[in-house]
Formats: sequence, C-alpha cells, structure tokens
Amino acid sequence: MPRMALAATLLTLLAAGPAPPEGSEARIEAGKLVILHPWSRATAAAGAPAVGYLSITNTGAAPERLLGADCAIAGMTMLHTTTRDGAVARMRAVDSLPIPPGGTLTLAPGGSHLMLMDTTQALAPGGRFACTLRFATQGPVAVEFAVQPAGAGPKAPM
Ligand SMILES: [Cu+2]
Repeated sequence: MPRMALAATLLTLLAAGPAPPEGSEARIEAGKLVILHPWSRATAAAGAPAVGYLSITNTGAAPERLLGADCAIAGMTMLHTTTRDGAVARMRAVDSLPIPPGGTLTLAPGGSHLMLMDTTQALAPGGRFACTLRFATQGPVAVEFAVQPAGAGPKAPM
C-alpha cells in the first residue's frame, strides 16, 4: 500500500476508535452518561492482571470524571493510561479521567483501561464479571464486562 494511503487509513481508524469485539453490545444509561460495550480479555489463572474496556459518553452540559471502579473479582482495580516512548508503551496509574460535556471517554487496548489486580479467578471467554464504576457527579454505576478471547480487539497487550 502506498505510504499516503496507509497514513490515511490509520487516521480513519484512529478517528473512528477501535471497534469492540462481538458479543459485548451492552448499553447502560445512567443520568447523562451512556456506557457502551464493557468488555475484557480472558486470562490464564487467578492472580493474573485483567483488563476492562468500555466507552462512556457524557450527554450532559457539565463535566464528569471517572474516578475508578470496584470489581468483586479483583483485590484492587486501577485506572491506567498508556503513554508511548518511541516504540515502548508504558502504563501509568491515574486518579481520574475526564469526560467533557458532549465528549466520549474510550477505554481500549493501547490506551486508557481499567487494570484489575489480584484477581480471584481466571477469566474464561464467554464469561462475565460485575464491576461498579465510580463517577464524581453520577456516583456509582453497575456494569457487567463480557470476557472475550485473550487476543480480542486491537493489537495491543493492554
Ligand atoms: Cu494497565
């Protein structure tokens, strides 16, 4: 593919955002928030870190913030962002992520994500697990993550 065409394709993909895998079509509405497609990836064993991905759109006129999540299957759930240092991707814990009025926060492989530590069970494809998202204004919102195969979604480790 010519270099220009490849660049245009990449820009199109970035603009559209990564598509969630099949089988994670949930839609949750809570106040002014619309939460789509909570999904995760299978893990090999209890104790292995697990991920949580979803998108959150703020349809309101006031800013919102995602403060984190509590998941029964994890000893601790963190908010991570991924930054690139050349070819090296580094994860960093953050206290919260903003969702501006009319904006969408997307947690996806290669970007921001929920990181579940000290998991109590292996996650099998086709399974589900519950978490409570915590928002600065909306408060707690219960969601259920659909577990996809380990390599599902965009090609990024986490
Ligand atoms: Cu992480």
